[in-house]
Parts: sequence; structure tokens; C-alpha cells
Amino acid sequence: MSKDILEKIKQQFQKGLEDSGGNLEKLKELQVKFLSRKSKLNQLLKGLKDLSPEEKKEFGPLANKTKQEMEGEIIGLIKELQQKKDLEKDWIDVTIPGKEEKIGHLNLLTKTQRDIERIFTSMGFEIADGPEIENEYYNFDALNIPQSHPARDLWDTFWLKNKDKNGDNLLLRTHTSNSQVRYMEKNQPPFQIIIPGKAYRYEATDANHEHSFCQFEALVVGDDISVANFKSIAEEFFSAFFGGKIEIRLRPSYFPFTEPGFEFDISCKVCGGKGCSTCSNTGWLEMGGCGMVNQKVFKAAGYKKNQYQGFAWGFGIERLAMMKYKVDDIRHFRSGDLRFVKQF
Ligand code: FA5
Repeated sequence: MSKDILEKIKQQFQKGLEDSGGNLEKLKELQVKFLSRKSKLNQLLKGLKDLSPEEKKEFGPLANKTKQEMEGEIIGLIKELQQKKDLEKDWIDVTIPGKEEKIGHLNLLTKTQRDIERIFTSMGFEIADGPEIENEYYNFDALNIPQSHPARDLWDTFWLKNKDKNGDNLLLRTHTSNSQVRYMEKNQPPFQIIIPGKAYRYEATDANHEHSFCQFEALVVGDDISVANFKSIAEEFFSAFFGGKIEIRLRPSYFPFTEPGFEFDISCKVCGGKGCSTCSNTGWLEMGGCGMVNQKVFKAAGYKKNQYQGFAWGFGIERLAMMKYKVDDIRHFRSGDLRFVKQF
């Protein structure tokens, strides 16, 4: 072994470094070539043991120093380049315009229902719930609509094949009024609640009718509740919902569970009551049914006759949304057509 060999290895190594041009892969190859176990330098180091003590003393430290220097140099370079490469991989160009994330939003129907709930809760109402699969008793009988009564035909019904555990026929509720007696059986007046939810009717669909739709019921019961309370609450609700002063008009109507019963209209929001195409030039828009709770319904709930008075009303949430957002066909709501959904 001579100093020249070590010097030559070092020179070849230096040249290799220059020729690599800072290429990481080439540097790694160079590391293997000059510093692996089989490299010339390592072979020399292994051969040290065969040298005389004097030679060992002279070349040993020199060979080790050469190896350490080469290692230090190439490892440092590889590390530096590797870090640079990692940084490049993680680098983000903050000047590139962002991609717009497509975020979903509430369906118009959900939004309308939440608006209704918000307004009523701000007026001190509670929100109650009831089953969509109902028995004949709560949907009809408890509401003073006995089996043979022609009024039953007002609510075309989807009947289920199964019966409940008491043998009563099951159906998809035709209105949220099904929850009136259910609630009253468990609660004593005074209370004021709304019951929003789905209702189903076995009827042909058109621009204003769906087989599945949403309704909400309002029920206010206490010692001294009158139609005047209904009018003021309804006016307050509709004014908050549509924005601006809305008036209420009652027309006599018939619901077996009310006495007296009414259809109620609201003043047309579009023309302010003057008459326009939306309200067929009447200045009024039909909203839904309402009335004073029939004492027979209180009886079914277990209340004493004439102990309480209350009013109830119910109407379609789609119809309300249609008026507010000018939707011309109720069937859009469940069409799944994104062109409709995205508009709101
Ligand atoms: C009822 O369902 C009564 N339960 C309402 C009621 C409650 C009256 C409490 C008195 C006291 P009616 O069948 O008219 O009534 O329906 C009420 C509202 O539900 C309608 O005014 C309408 O807004 C909506 N509605 C009824 N049928 C459909 C349908 N097929 N598609 C969409 N909305 C409907």
C-alpha cells in the first residue's frame, strides 16, 4: 500500500463528485462504488492487518482519515439533495388560484321547515313529533272521523297490510293531525306546539298535489283560547315567514276534529292584496285548514269535556315554500333534479 493509491482513490472520488452534477442517484452510485464493503478503499483497509506494524502505523490512520473525509463529504451532499427533493415534493404554489369546493346545502324543503320551526320556537312553541306509520285510531277515530263517516274520503289513504299489536289497521298518516291526541294523552294544557312531518295520500299528482308531502300542525290548548288567538298567532307567523305585514282571512269549512272549522287565506304577498295572477285577482291565497279543537277530540285524549279550549291548524310545507320561492310545480321538490335543487 502506498500513499499514492489513497491519493488516487481520493482524486477519482472527487472527479466522480464533479461529474455527478449534483444528481442524487449518481451520488448514491458513487457512494456504493467508493465506500461500500467491496470498494477498493475498504479492501485496502481490510488488508491493513497483513502489513508490518510500521506500515500499519503509517497507512492505517491515513486510510481511515481518507475514508472518513470521503464519507463525510458524500453523506452531507446526499442529505442536502434529499432534503431539497423532499421540499420540492411538498412545495405548494400559493399563487395558483384555488379550486372551488362543491359544498352541499340544505334542501329548500328542509330550509323552509327549519324557518317555520325557528319562528314558532321564538314565539314560545315547542316542537313535537309523531309516527308516520300510524294506526287507524289516531289518524281517524280519535279525531272524530268514524269508520263509516264520509269525511274519511277526504283523506285518500295508503293502507298497510300489517296491523298493530292491538289488531288495529295500519296506514301511512294522511296528515300530521294524527299526532294531536298522541300528544294530548301525555301532556296537560296549557301548551302550544307545532308538529312538522311527512304525510301521504293515495292520490293523483299534479302541480299542487304530491302523494308524499310535508305538513305541519299547530296546536294551542289552554283555559281560554279563542279564534282571535289563532288569528294573531297566524298573522305573526306569516308576517315573519314572508317578511312584511300579512293579513289572515277565515272562511267557514268542515273538519270533523274542529268545531267550528275554517279554511284560512293570507293576503297575497305579491300584490299586497290588490289582485294579481298569483292570487287569481282575489288578493288572497289559500293556506290551509284550521279551527277550534272539537271537544270530542279532547275527550279522546282523556280531558274533561269543556275543560279546555284550543285551536289547531295544518298546512303543507311545500305549498308554503312554493309561495315564498315562486316554485310553480310541487313535483320539483322530489324530482332529484339538481337544476332545481341548486337554485335555492
Ligand atoms: C288536513 O290535512 C287537516 N289535517 C288540516 C287541519 C289541521 C285542519 C288542524 C284543521 C285543524 P287538508 O287535507 O286540507 O287538511 O290539508 C292541509 C294542507 O295540506 C293543504 O292546505 C295543503 O297545503 C296540504 N296538502 C294536502 N294535500 C296535499 C297534497 N296531496 N300535496 C301537497 N300538499 C297537500
